[in-house]
Amino acid sequence: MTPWLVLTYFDFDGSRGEVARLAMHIAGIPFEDRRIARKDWAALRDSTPFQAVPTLEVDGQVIAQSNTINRYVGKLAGLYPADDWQAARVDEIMDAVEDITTRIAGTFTLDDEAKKSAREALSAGSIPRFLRQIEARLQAGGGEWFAENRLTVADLKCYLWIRWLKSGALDHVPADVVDQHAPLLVKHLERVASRPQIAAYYAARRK
Ligand SMILES: N[C@@H](CCC(=O)N[C@@H](CS)C(=O)NCC(=O)O)C(=O)O
Repeated sequence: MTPWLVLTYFDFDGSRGEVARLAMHIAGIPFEDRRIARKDWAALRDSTPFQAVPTLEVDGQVIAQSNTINRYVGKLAGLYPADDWQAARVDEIMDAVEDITTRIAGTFTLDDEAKKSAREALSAGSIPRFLRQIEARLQAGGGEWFAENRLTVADLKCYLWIRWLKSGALDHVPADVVDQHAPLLVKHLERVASRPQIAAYYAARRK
């Protein structure tokens, strides 16, 4: 029997909490989508295990760490490989995206000048490197999906990262950085976004 699930994350459609939300929507797994407003975060922070979200409540017990949650939900949703090697390929992508996300997130609290130079350095160094390496793994997996020639939570995690980079929301990170360094990841984004359940989910969110 599917456990009772409560996913707690900020009230926006992206980043660390969104993979699990998407995976549960794709699989039709019922869950409570507990979206918290930024203004309420300070009061909630210490009630979470590591002073961060997402968290997932599973029949009343809480786990944290986005990729742990992604693996757990991925297994429930049939979006995580049973084979150990294929699972390792999925984990590698999710952890790499997590790494680079943490580096980018570290620039958010900098003052304007420091932010500009940190983001320009990332745009010339780590971001292209991670893009190229992740693209190479997509190619190694057959070019369409990262593992098992099918959608997994690794594809969802990468899709959300690429969507963020291409959105232009990050000042001093060129919105065409993905097109320049990893065009296959742009195609991959389009492939994931056009999955009927994902397209329908975001169409409903926009209403
Ligand atoms: N390693 C953690 C990082 C979690 C994290 O930093 N979450 C951010 C939101 S994406 C957060 O809670 N920020 C609020 C804060 O740090 O006060 C994970 O992967 O879940």
